[in-house]
Amino acid sequence: MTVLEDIKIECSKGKVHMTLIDPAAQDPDKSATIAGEAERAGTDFFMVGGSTDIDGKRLSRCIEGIKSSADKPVIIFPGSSSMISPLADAIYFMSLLNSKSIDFLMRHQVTAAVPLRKMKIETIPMGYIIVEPGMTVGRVGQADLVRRDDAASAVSYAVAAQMFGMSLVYLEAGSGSPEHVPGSIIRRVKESLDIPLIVGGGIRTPEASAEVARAGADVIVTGTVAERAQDVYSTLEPIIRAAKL
Ligand code: 1GP
Repeated sequence: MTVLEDIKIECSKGKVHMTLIDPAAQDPDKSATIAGEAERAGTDFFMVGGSTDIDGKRLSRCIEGIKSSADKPVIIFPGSSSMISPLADAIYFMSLLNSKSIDFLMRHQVTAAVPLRKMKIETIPMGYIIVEPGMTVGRVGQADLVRRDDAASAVSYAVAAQMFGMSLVYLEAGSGSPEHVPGSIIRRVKESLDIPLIVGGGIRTPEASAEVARAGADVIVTGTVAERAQDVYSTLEPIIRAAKL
C-alpha cells in the first residue's frame, strides 16, 4: 500500500493527526525522542521538514532518528529542492499555490523531479496554501497571503489544486502562528473539495485542535507544541484525542 492510500484510508475512518518535526530545530536524538512520544500519544504520520533550507544529509539523519524510535510513515515536507532523502516513505510533491515566486510554484519541483524518480520515493502531489499571518514560511515562500476573512480566495486555490489533479490540499497559517487558520475558511474549503484537507500552523491546545477538526480538517498537523513541550506525551495526547473526538 502507498502512503497516500494509507492517508486516504485513515481519513475515511476518522480524523488523522500528523506530527511535524523540523530537522533545523533540533538534533536527531531530540527528533527521535519527540517521535517516540508522539507515536505513543497517537499520532498517525510524521512530517519532516520546514522552511529553513537544510541539505539531504541532515534531513536523512533526522529521518534515521525518527525511524529508530517510531514505526509510523515518514513524509518529507520540503522547503526546497535540496530537502530530499531516500530514507523517507514519501515526499509531498508540493506547490505553494499562492507564492509570487516561480521558484516555489514550480522551479524547486522541476529541479527535484529526476533525482526523486531515481530515489524511487513515493511522491504525493499537494497544493499548499498560506493564510495570514503566514509567519516564516509566508515570508520565505513570498506568499500572497490569503486574508483571514477571505474564504473565497482560499476556496479558489483549493479547487484549482484539485483540478490540477493534486491529491491533498494543505491550509497553513505558518509554524508558530499565534492563531490557526480560521474555522470559517476551513469550513468553506472543505465543502468545496473531494480530496483530503490538511490544516496546520498555530494549533497548540486541545480546544484549537477540536475546533480545526470540527470545522472540517481531515488531517491536523502540530509541530512547535511538541518541540517546546517538557513532556511531549502528556502535551500531545490531549491534543490528538481532541482532534479525533
Ligand atoms: C507548519 O503547520 C505546521 O508547517 C505546524 O505548525 O509548528 O505551529 O504547529 P506549528
